[in-house]
Amino acid sequence: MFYNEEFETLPREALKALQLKRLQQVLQRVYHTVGHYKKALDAAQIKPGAITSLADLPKLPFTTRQDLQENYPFGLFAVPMSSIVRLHASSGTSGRSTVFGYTKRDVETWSELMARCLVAAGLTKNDIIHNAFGYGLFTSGLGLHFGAEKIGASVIPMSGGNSKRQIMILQDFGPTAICCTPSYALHLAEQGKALGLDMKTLKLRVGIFGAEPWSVSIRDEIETIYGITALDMFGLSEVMGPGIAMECQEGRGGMHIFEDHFLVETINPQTGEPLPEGEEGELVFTTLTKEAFPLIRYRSGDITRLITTPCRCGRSHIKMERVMKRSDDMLIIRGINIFPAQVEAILADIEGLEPNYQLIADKISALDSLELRVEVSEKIFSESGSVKELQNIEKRIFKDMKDYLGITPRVKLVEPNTLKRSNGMMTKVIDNRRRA
Ligand code: DLL
Repeated sequence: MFYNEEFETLPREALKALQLKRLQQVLQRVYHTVGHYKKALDAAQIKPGAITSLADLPKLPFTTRQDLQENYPFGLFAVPMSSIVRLHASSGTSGRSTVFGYTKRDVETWSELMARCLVAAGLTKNDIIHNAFGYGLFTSGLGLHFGAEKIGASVIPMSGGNSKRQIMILQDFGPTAICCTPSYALHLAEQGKALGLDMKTLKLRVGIFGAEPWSVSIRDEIETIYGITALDMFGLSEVMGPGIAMECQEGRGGMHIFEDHFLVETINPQTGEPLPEGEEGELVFTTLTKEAFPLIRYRSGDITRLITTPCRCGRSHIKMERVMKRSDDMLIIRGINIFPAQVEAILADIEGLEPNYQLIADKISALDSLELRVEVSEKIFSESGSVKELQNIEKRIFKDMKDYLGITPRVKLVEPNTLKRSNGMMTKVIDNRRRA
């Protein structure tokens, strides 16, 4: 089943021709409307008109997260604010968060791509979709919501949290599909079990999961507990949000990337050199149709492989394997992305702390948990180190982490020079979670 059969099955020659035409258009547009791209292309001595084939793509400079942050909040927008109808943002303090803008047409495109994902999962207007992806500034909840409405399904805008209420709605409303992070699906199943509910007795038949790495064995576990088909969906907010790639039911083991809207490459994360299709590397995306916030050769940080063998489902679009690794130090905690640099910025604003800290990620039953250990200055510790004062600092760190990053870590202050170093270097992130 297709949502847009013509484009989803476009023969590859025609698809490549469409990609080139759209690439040339977007390059002209960004060169003339976004200062950053004019500067970057001029510095690389490339005029937009010099791109005459897709093979020329590696001549274009990359766009990085740093470029996004340097242009915070709206510097990379290619249209005036009067044409923007929606703003989303990643977590982070001012200048360390990234902001994503959408025109009316962008929202329309995004909804169509999400609709394609839902149809690929076998959903129709007769389905009731329990959407437990987070609504709000994050792209996941609303992104999926618009796609669900587009196919005419009945969508329950649950958002995350309130597990008992989620279980109640799952029982009472009888949704046929559930969408959330895979770890939240396992957490809900644990809650259900505690309440004496066998998840297999629910009406659910399909689950669409994503926003964090999950292995085939976790998929098997979810399928067994719920008695559903569990499918993988990939996306990133910079490029659009959820709905960039979707696993189809027929050819499981890879997600189709909607290539009529995104051009994808894999590169060696160390050297930036393009890799032959099929080799493991970092995914780089160019948006072909986005109006408000086009991105040229954006380095996603996600490491995986592209699959070029034709799929049984009939979609002509290339597939990507599961994403299990990153090229950078980004952590995903309960679907929220955080970078150590963001934590550093929060700590730097609080007096009496040393810049030495450690983030320790663990799983407590199905859910991610995070501990933040921070060294306190000698002065605070020895001179005025009353327990109360230390507790106040802990509370302030907790609150800032919650307010700016949406994360609620256990915060522990420790004495100077007590955090583990290896070869004199702090290990800033210790990830004890099992993804297998
Ligand atoms: O996570 C968008 C999304 C929402 C995708 C719901 C799928 C479902 P961000 O918050 O910007 O956007 O996080 C993007 O999450 O670069 C990957 O590292 C990771 N990620 C997203 N989907 C998957 C997946 C949304 N299916 C970052 N498997 C990406 C593994 C994923 N990692």
